[in-house]
Amino acid sequence: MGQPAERESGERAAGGAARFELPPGQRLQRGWPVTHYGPVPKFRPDRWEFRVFGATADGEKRGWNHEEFTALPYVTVVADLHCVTKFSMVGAEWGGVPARTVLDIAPPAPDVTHVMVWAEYGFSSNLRLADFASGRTLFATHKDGELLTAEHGFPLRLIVPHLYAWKGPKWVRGIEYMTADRRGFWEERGYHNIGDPWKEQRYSYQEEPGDGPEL
Ligand SMILES: Nc1nc2c(c(=O)[nH]1)N[C@H]1C(S)=C(S)[C@@H](COP(=O)(O)O)O[C@H]1N2
Ligand SMILES: [Mo]
Repeated sequence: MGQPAERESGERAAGGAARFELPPGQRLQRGWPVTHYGPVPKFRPDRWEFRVFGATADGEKRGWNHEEFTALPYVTVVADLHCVTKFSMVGAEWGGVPARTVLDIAPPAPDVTHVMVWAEYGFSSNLRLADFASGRTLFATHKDGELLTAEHGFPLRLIVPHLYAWKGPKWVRGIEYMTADRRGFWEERGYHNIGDPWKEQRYSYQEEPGDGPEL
C-alpha cells in the first residue's frame, strides 16, 4: 500500500519516539550533500520571475517577481529528503510558500491532471496534480530558519516530502499546468515517472501500465 500524501516525515511517523523510519533501500546521510546535474545558476533578482503558464483556469499566464513571490504567506513543513542514489537527510524544517497557495492564486483549468515544474537551465520535473496539491508540498526559500544556499537551490526550490528528491527542482522558475502527462528531465532519462520512495519507484523500467507516458 502507498503512504498517504500527507504522511509526516519519518521521525513523526514513528509516533514522536526518538527514532525514524526510512523508505526501503535508503540510508541516513550525515550532513547535507549537494546533488544536481549542471552548474549552479546565478541569482539575478532583476530578471527573476516565477511564472505560471499552460492550462490556467482563465487562459492567462501569471508572473511574480522575487519580492512579490516571497511576500506570499510563509509556512514551515518538517520533511525528509530521499535521493534516489540512496541517501536520505531527515528532519529538516523547510520554510516557504505552499504549492496550494499557488494553486489558489493562479488556479489550473478543470481538466489539468499534471504539473511540470520548471527550473533554471531548462531542468524540469513532472508531478501528478494530486502530488503537487499535497498540503505538504512547498516552494521552499528556507531550511531550518535560514535562507537556502545557492547550491541547495536559492532562491527557490520545490520540496515534495512524499516523493524522491529529484521531483523537487532547485532554482525553480515556474510551473506549467498540463492536461496530459509529459516526462521531465530525469523522468526522460531512466527515472520513474512517479517516484514514490515508499514503493521504491526508482527507475522507469519498474513502471507499470498507467504510471507514465510511453518512453
Ligand atoms: N535544478 C535541479 N534541481 C534538482 C536536481 C537537479 O539536477 N537540478 N537534482 C535533484 C536531486 S536528484 C536531488 S537528490 C536533490 C538534491 O538536493 P540537495 O543538493 O539540496 O541535497 O535536488 C534535486 N533537484
Ligand atoms: Mo537525487
